[in-house]
Amino acid sequence: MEISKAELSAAQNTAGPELMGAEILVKAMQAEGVKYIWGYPGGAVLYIYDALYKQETIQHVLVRHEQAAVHAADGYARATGEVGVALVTSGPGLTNAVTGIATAYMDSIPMVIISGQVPTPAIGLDAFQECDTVGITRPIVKHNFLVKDVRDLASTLKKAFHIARTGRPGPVVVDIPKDVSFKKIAYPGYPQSIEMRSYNPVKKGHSGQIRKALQLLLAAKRPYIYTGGGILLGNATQELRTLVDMLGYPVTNTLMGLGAYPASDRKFLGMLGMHGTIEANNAMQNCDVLLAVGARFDDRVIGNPKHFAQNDRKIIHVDIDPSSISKRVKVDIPIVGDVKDVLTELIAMLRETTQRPDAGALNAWWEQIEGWRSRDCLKYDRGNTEVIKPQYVIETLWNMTKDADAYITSDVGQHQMWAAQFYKFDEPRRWINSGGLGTMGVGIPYAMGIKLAKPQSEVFCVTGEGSVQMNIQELSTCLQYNTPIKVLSLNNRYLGMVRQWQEIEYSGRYSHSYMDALPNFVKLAEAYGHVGMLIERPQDVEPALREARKLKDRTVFLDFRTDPTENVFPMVRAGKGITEMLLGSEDL
Ligand SMILES: Cc1cc2nc3c(=O)[nH]c(=O)nc-3n(C[C@H](O)[C@H](O)[C@H](O)COP(=O)(O)OP(=O)(O)OC[C@H]3O[C@@H](n4cnc5c(N)ncnc54)[C@H](O)[C@@H]3O)c2cc1C
Ligand SMILES: Cc1ncc(C[n+]2csc(CCOP(=O)(O)OP(=O)(O)O)c2C)c(N)n1
Ligand SMILES: [Mg+2]
Repeated sequence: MEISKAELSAAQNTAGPELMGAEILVKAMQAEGVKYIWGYPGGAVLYIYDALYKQETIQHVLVRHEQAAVHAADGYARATGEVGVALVTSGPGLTNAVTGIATAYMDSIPMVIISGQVPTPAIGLDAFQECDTVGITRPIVKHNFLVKDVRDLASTLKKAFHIARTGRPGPVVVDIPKDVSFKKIAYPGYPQSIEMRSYNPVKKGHSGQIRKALQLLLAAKRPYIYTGGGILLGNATQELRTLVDMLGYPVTNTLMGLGAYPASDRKFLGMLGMHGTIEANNAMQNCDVLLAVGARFDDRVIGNPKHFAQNDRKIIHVDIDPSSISKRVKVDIPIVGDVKDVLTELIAMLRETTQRPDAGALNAWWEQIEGWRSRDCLKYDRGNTEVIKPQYVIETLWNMTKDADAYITSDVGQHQMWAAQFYKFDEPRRWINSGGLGTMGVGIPYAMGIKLAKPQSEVFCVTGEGSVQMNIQELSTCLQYNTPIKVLSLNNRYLGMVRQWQEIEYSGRYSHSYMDALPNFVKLAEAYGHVGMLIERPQDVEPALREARKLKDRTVFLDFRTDPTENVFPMVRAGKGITEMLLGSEDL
């Protein structure tokens, strides 16, 4: 439904220092320190676009598909810790954004998504481009709002940003009907603070519980520290390093936590879980005291819960979200609180006490771990001169960039796992990928979102020829906004992760996992105004990467033709325990 001329002029003729809803929205975002918005216009958001046109502090990036707008803002949020903001129109704009919102929700990423809605009198009338945004997004947001009155707009936005970034972060959708964006009111200013009776996330952990946890940790014979995305979300890497240094205990990260603890340190056992290392998974199964911090015992981490429960261990679980605790695995000492606060208090208590870990037991535990580690479960055919091994591409990238200011984004599939296994992340927020939803198509949008905010950094997108085609249109956005990224496509001509499962679980019946009729990616990259490179021989991997890096101001698409039959190992098969790992094709 269109807004009538009479309504429009009534709104516009109002005298005094009044602002339209769209202008209030812009002021709110400015007050929140928003620098970038990724979005796509349409009828329901044209007043908002008009208000954006009249200001200079917020840069809007016009993507080519709304899904990518949300992913780009999400990538920006993951790399910077700021709230990522996306703007979409009603109906198809919002439905296109759904995958992006769900992706951010599953990984607890702070975001505000502004969507246009049909004018309030038209809601429920099957109006043009109407959809029930609040209903559609309810299960995939931390919270959502439909703003029915322009007078509520500023306070709603204040709440939205507050909810998105506090407690367990997450995406918040604010649905703004078109009449709300054009109506004018006397603007009282942006609220300084906000009170929400029903929303008060706990920050400080219970000191008694923390003390109990410390006692248990110090009495442990086979201690283990299992950390996840919560360490990064809570900016607690320094505290984690201090604690691990003081205790000397082994530590592992989930896929989402990589970089929370330096991967090149000996105390790090690598990622755990379905594609984790032997040492990380065996330590998980055999420890007697587990300190879980900012990790949520995902099914890809614990494997079959019955197998996990076979070994007795005491579990301490620190998480800001009480609903994460004892969700899948029953824990002994729950501590609800912010990781940074809780670890700080734990470290302070540790400094106060003279009690120290049992050195003899710890040595014996480390010996056992080194035995597992010596099996070198990530070994692969490094010397192959015939075909490019995908692991080799990642190892080469890591060797070349380990001292550089680099961000690595990934898509979803085998290439994602090889990136996680072979790139040794030493710093937080450098590894940007979709873990919980596992969304193919995030790689390029994540990279361009980060590059915009970090123009001096190198941004690499590790992808597969399947995933990359899900948002390849964003190469056009990269050109328009001068966000030169390097796309490393590990092109195995297969939906490799699917092919791997079909090989292992479905007796080699490769049902629809072969990527036929692939485009010429070099020409495609060139058509988008970028540089394309085809790399077919192992000896060309390093020179190609070197050349691509030299082209600092260009987006380069590197099409690596990799071994089509390579599989990701170790692998825990469906239904198996985390120590029942396949280490190579010979185990099949
Ligand atoms: C193809 C594929 C394969 C995968 N294989 C593996 C694998 O082998 N191993 C693996 O680990 N994962 C794997 N995953 C990822 C997996 O699906 C999960 O996304 C991941 O294990 C979850 O990581 P996390 O436990 O760190 O949780 P996150 O989703 O990062 O959750 C963070 C937790 O921290 C809490 N938190 C947030 N902020 C704070 C704070 N400030 N203070 C305290 N707590 C906080 C949250 O409440 C939440 O419970 C795979 C994904 C894909 C797509
Ligand atoms: C949007 C979406 N659809 C389907 C899947 C299921 N899936 C997971 S990995 C994968 C194959 C990915 O292929 P490719 O990008 O070529 O990566 P590879 O595994 O070959 O490295 C598929 C189809 C998914 N994760 N996301
Ligand atoms: Mg592939």
